[in-house]
Amino acid sequence: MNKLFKCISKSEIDEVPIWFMRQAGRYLPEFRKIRQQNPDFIKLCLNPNLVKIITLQPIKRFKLDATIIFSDILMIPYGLGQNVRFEKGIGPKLEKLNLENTLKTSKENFEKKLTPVYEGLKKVKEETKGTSLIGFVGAPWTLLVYMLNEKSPKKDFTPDKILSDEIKVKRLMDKIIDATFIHINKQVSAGANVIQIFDSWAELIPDNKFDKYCLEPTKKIVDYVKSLKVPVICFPKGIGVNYEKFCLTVKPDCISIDYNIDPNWIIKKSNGIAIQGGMDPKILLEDNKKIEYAVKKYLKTFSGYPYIFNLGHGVLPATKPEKIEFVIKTIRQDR
Ligand code: 1CP
Repeated sequence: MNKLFKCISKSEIDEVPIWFMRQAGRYLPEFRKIRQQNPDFIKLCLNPNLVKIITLQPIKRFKLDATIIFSDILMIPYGLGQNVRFEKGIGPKLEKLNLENTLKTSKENFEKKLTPVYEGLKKVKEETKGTSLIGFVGAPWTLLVYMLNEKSPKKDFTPDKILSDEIKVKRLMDKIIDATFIHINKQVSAGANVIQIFDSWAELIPDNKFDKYCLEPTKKIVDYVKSLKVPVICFPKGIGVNYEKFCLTVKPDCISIDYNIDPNWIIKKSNGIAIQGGMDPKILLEDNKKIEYAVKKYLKTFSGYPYIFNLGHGVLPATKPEKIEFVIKTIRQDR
């Protein structure tokens, strides 16, 4: 059963569906083993057999209600001809953008470069028929940041660094949006039945440009996903009180909240749409008592409301897999 769909459409809200952002990843020893043997991360994302194995690793271990395809938001820059590497301890490094070449990338070439991603999805679909299978993209702003900043904006980033040439930014943004449509369409054709949009760096947008770089481009993507009759979840991380405006104007089917959002506040401001996530991933590094307390707080606050259990960001690499197990047990016992 597509449990996320049932929750989002409010046809079944008694059972809280559970999944975790980064449920496949570095906290799992079986992932680290494969990763060690595959130093080129992009190549790993382009290996359909390994994509299938890694995607299903957390599903084999835990009773999760949704599968998210193992891939990366930076596959879109890669598909647009900007090479991406991941350096240990540093993170993603993108080569300098050749704007004219990127703008010239044809639909056929983009699809061809990313075909292994869709093949991986099809393989996963065979094993997860009828259940929730999440495809995903980065939001246009977050992709723009990586493509122009050439690395994570975690350190030494100011928006002026990338926004000074407005014409260039507009041309690139339009191309990113086109590529995102294609990438979503192909993921849905391959079997994804939910789409999540990650705007991981939305908090870096200057206030007076929030509509232009967050709301407007994201709304285009959301409307496109809706036109495919697939539910769409948005995660505009770190935007604080702007979550209210986001829900009212972008109108996703579900809003994923970060750990700085007060659960009671978002219920009043979400305009009736389903809510996902919220719990601080750092809590999973604490003892079980603290974890249980936090999990139950979220469940209680959202009881009677369409709510998907998840975290307020991805599972941290230092998390013990048993803690994920414990969270699931706590939620299932609570019912
Ligand atoms: O071993 C390693 O170094 C690889 C770590 C890793 C993994 C497991 C990266 C590099 N990406 C992924 C997989 C991934 N990325 C998934 C898999 C599905 C799942 O959730 O299980 C998803 C959904 C993503 C999405 C992604 N990639 C985001 C959005 C979510 C978020 O965390 O905010 C972002 C920002 C990226 C970029 C990226 N890729 C990898 C890293 C370490 C980063 C972040 C870099 C930074 O801090 O700027």
